[in-house]
Amino acid sequence: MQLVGMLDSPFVRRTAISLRLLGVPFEHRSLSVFSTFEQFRAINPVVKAPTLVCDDGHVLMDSTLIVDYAEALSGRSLMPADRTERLRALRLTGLALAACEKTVQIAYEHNLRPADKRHPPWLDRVRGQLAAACSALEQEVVAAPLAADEKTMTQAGVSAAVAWAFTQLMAPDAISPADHPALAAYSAKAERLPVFVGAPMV
Ligand SMILES: N[C@@H](CCC(=O)N[C@@H](CS)C(=O)NCC(=O)O)C(=O)O
Repeated sequence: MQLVGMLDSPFVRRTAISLRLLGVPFEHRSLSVFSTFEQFRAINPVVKAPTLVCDDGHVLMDSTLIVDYAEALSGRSLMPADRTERLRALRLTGLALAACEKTVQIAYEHNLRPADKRHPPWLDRVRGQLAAACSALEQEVVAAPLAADEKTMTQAGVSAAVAWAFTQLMAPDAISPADHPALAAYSAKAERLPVFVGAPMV
């Protein structure tokens, strides 16, 4: 299988880390949806990262759906089986994915849209949504610690750590570690794990 997309995308990165945690082998093709658009389009005409090219040639996209398929392949799951723990993991993963999506929107607004075409109220709205997601994640990590080891880490932990590192790379002025000490500390711990080191964001 081939995982296509660059690791500076939090969606690609959480997928790569999840596949490794699940023990699903894959080849990583570091193609950009921007600088190598045509090459990417030849693999997936929709040009979304991550894209997974399955061994039988079928093409999947969307990190959550790719991880779902990888879990089916491996017979393991990064989601807790216990209903209460699973609900929490789903809640945290949703918050982390929203933080990633809002950070991507901020990055696109700054890097892709010409300055004279920007709409400040839109940017304010997105920054507010990002702040809300990070603040809720911080409260969750304070309320109950997340596992930060490769054996027991859940999708919530993977996604929260990846999302934090991504906000700090792309929108450090929007979200400060001082306001999110538990989340920042958790992410720092996760980033030292071999699966995270093996999927560097930069
Ligand atoms: N919900 C999707 C989001 C994927 C996504 O938006 N990826 C970005 C890269 S970070 C992308 O493909 N951007 C190109 C585009 O949307 O045209 C997922 O979880 O995989």
